[in-house]
Amino acid sequence: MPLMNGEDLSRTAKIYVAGHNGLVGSAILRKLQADGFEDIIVRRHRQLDLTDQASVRTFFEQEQPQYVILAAAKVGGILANDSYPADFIRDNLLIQTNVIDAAYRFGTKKLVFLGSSCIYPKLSPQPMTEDSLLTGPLEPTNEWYAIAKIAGIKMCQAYRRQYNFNAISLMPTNLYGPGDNFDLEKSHVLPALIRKCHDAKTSGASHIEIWGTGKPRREFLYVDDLADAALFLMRNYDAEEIVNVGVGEDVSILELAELVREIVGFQGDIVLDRSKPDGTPRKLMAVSRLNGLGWTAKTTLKQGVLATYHWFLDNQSTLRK
Ligand code: GFB
Repeated sequence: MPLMNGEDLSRTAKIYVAGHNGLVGSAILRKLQADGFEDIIVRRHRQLDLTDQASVRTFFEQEQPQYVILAAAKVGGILANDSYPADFIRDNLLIQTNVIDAAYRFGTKKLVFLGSSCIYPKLSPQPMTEDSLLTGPLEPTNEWYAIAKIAGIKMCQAYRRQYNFNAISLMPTNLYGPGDNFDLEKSHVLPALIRKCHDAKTSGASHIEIWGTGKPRREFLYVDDLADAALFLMRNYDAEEIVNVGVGEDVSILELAELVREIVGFQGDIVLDRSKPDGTPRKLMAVSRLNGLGWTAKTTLKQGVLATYHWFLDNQSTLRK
């Protein structure tokens, strides 16, 4: 696996974090700041609309960032993906096409593209290795998002082949952590469970409802670990093959709900709402490629849920919910 010299990335490098207000982008920003990077560029959505090609080109022409971390995306949980297929495929295709192309045109040295574990076929052998990409049909609830992300991977690979543009693609598993979205219609399962347990505890409700059968299995990576992995790979990885970023362990949704209930201190029951979809039966990443490069996740699920619950409690007034 080709490696680059980690020393190449100096603390004075000009780095653009696209999507710095989101779950992933804000964790990457925290990590860059903690590591002492001095020239980090960000733009709020109202300053720069990444779906608008002309604006993106103008921004890159003016700023000419040396490194780009593309963490801007339209994301959401199973219901949001299923309800807004057009928004998910359009916004993600536009954002990533505009940013990858402008980065190439205006001389960016390296771009890190972030995909998702849902790019793999619904019934991939588990754990899912990188070479299961495009080997079978996708999960219908999120195929629109997945197709956009697959196009992003292919665009990075094509620009590397044709233009020698140094773009790498990382595939994170399901992420959670500080800065997450706690809106019950749009969020992913983990923040939804934190909010449901907290609200039920506060109101004295007898139970919470969780969607589906509780049987699907998911892997959860704390977002600060993802940020650590993204910078590690930005420093140390330089090839067209995608790299999974995960912990290599999964839990059932019911087990997760029980863990969240315990951490939040809710004493009531967990009731299944079987009218809601389960989605993919299992999504567990094979992380041998990443481990072989020298990186492993540090935060346990229990530590991460506890930290996320504390963040939720401390940020009640500004939460997305
Ligand atoms: O996290 P989640 O929305 O996304 O749902 P996916 C995971 C599982 O948790 C599903 C169940 O089986 C849900 O039915 N679940 C139980 C709940 N209770 C809840 C709840 O209150 N809220 C939510 N949201 N789920 C997403 C994709 O799939 O994964 C995205 O839609 C993306 O495209 C992301 O890839 C990582 O894991 O099913």
